[in-house]
This record gives sequence, C-alpha cells and structure tokens, in this order.
Amino acid sequence: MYRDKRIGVVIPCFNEERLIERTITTIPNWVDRMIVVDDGSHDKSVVKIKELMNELKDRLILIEHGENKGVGSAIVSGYKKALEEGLDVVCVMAGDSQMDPEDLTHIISPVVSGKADYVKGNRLFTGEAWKRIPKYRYLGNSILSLLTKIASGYWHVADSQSGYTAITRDVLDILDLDSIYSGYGYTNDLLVRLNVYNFRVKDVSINPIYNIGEKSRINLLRVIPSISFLLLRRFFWRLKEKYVIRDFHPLVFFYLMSFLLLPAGVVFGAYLIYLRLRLGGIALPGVILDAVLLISGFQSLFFAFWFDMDYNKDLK
Ligand SMILES: Nc1nc2c(ncn2[C@@H]2O[C@H](COP(=O)(O)OP(=O)(O)O)[C@@H](O)[C@H]2O)c(=O)[nH]1
Ligand SMILES: [Mg+2]
Repeated sequence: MYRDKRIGVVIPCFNEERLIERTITTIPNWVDRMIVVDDGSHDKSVVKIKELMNELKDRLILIEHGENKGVGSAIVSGYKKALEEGLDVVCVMAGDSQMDPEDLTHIISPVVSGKADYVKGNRLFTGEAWKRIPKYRYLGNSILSLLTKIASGYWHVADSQSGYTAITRDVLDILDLDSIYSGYGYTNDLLVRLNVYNFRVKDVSINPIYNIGEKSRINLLRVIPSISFLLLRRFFWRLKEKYVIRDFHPLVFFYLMSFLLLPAGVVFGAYLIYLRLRLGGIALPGVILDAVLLISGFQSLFFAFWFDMDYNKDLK
C-alpha cells in the first residue's frame, strides 16, 4: 500500500537470468504485487523467478507466455492481471534493473494524489542523460520522441521510449488493452490512445541507468521505421477520433491542407529543378507557384501543430 492505494508493478522479462533477481528484490516492500511476465525466455529466468516466489509468496506473480509475443503484449497481460488483482495503481519496470527503485515514489505520487492519470519517467531531464545514454540510443530516442509528440498531441512529453510508468485502474478499465501494439512501440501507442480520452499525462525526472550488464534487444534500424509507421497510422486515427468524431476542430483542415500542398510543392519543385538542368532556364510564374505551395503548406502544418498544442495544453 502507498497511502491508501494498492500498488502493482508489472515486470516484462525476456532472458534476464542475470538481472531479474536484482530487479525483484530491490522493489520496495510497500508494493503489493509484482507481476512478472516471461515471454518464453531460453535461459534460467523462470527458475530464478520461481525460487523467489517461494520467499515472496502472494506478492510475486508469474505469467508465462510460452512463446515470445513481444514486450507490449507482455505489459498488456500484466495490466489485465493487475485489474483482476484489484490494484489501484499499476507501474511498469524493466526486468533488467535499469529502472531505479528510488524513483518509484516519484513515478506514482502524481497518480496516487490524483494529479495525473499516467506518469512516465523521463531520462532526459537530468543533465547526465547525454553522458550516460549511448549516443546512438539518445539520437534514435529523440527522433521517436518528436514523432510521438506530433502523433499523440502530448507536446510536453518527451523520452517517449521510457518504459518506467504508472497508470491508474480507471484508465486501464477504459482502454482497449487487446489492441495495444505488441512490440517496443507500445509506449508510443499508449500515449496516442490516452490523448483521445483526454487523460492527463505527466513526465517526471528519473535517473538513467546504463552499463549494469544489461543487454538491449532493441535494433534501432528495425525499430525506428516500424514505430514511425505505427505512429503515422495512430496519428490519423487520433485526428479522426478526437477532432472529427468526439469533438470538432478545424485543425483537421489545416493538417489536410498541409498534406496536399507540401507534397505538391516538393514534386513541382523537383520538376522545376529538372527543367532548369535540362533546358537551362525556367519561367518565373512556375517558381512563384511553387513558393506559394511550399509556404502555404508549411504555414498550414505549423498552425495545425499550434492548434493541437493549444487544445491539449491542460492535459498535464
Ligand atoms: N516479456 C517480454 N519482455 C521483454 C521482451 N523484450 C524485452 N523485454 C523486457 O523488457 C525490458 C526492456 O527491454 P530492453 O531490451 O532492455 O530495452 P531497453 O532497455 O529500452 O533497451 C527488459 O526487462 C526485457 O527483459 C519481450 O519480447 N517480452
Ligand atoms: Mg534494458
């Protein structure tokens, strides 16, 4: 119990025999349930977890997927179990000890006190982030964080790939858990969904932990394109759900204008460059038309961003 709330921690685990014990044993005693979701680990993770279950009894629950279904699916299984167990606040912490248990109170406090519906750790607030996080991870994370701001409408949220989170039971009851993305993009997907329901999301500063013997399974070259594509789909879904069906906002026209004008401007511009190279000269009206397409396209896009940011400014 933390204040008067029952707290759960979901721990996704895949081949974490070296760090799973440390993860579980360092979680504070006031956590009522730890729900480890193993996804067909090939190592001794499950053996280690079962040993700990003898000591920790009801506080430690193991869900075994048997085959690997992805980290997003593991979190969803953990969330469903947490609902069954009647927990009020459900956190997620990785099974490789990369999340500092000292930060757990910071993560849950805004949710427990009713100031936020979802809280996410942000590793970038500390000045140490650039030094501690491997550079290629930092840059990959920055690209996805920017795309997630656009897709989710939570412009104040950064470090979108951070999986250290807390969510309330009420939010879990409303979300369609089964349709959440099964892979590493689940954090991004969740943010887009939360925005459609106007839930308040808060970022809190956490300590970035690296080089403790963890081995990331993330392959950035594969993950960045697949999450970007997911975000594109979810972005259109959010515009439809939030600004057409549930409420109406003209920002959809601004987005639409920019999606028509910008590609037209780019294609026409490329054609003009081709003509310039082939024929050595181009007519001024063509250049002016292209400038109008590009300038209006960018203006529409930036206005759409601005309206979206303004609409969501209180959801923090
Ligand atoms: N259940 C489950 N857990 C996974 C899977 N992939 C990764 N994890 C766990 O999710 C956590 C974060 O994964 P990791 O690869 O370390 O990501 P990173 O720390 O963001 O680089 C770790 O505890 C992993 O064991 C999976 O497919 N299924
Ligand atoms: Mg890790």
